[in-house]
Amino acid sequence: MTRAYLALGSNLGDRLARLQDALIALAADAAVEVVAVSAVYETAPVGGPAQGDFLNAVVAIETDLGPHALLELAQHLESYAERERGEHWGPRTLDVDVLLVGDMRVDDDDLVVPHPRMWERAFVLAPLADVAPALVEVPRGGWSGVVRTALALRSPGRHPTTVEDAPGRGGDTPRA
Ligand code: GSY
Repeated sequence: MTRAYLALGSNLGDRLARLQDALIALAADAAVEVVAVSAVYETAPVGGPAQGDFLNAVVAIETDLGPHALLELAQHLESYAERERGEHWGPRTLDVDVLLVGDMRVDDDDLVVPHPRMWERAFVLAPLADVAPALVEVPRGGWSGVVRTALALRSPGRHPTTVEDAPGRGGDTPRA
């Protein structure tokens, strides 16, 4: 089994419901074990046209699926959310990005893993720091354009909703 990280984002319609639906679908997938879910962050849009703020979260999973199978799963989740691929970098009901798949590297026409822009995106790094603190150095001044919300995704199953909820944080905290 490999630890992988998926980034979820929504800035159209019922944003929290779209993230929640994606989490439920992931947890129901027999090929995936959801290990941890970050807090939900409200984030200023990066790139693209003027558009509304996003809700973003990161999910840590254990899986035997490879990077391309995870991309297929991500695209399936997006179509389930009725995402229409409209304006490039425009508003979307759900965006699911494959961030990391163990230490695997992929660089082809369909997929680049690790995600090529993840290390420069606060809207990815803030939630990633929740579920993989060893991977992310949190800036002293916090994350610009990123606000941790009181919203939370409900975790179907036994795993902790956020790393803070995990028993013995610091001991049982999920690691990359
Ligand atoms: O790449 C994911 C979609 N996306 C986002 C996002 O999820 N959050 C924020 N804040 N800005 C974004 N720009 C794009 S494109």
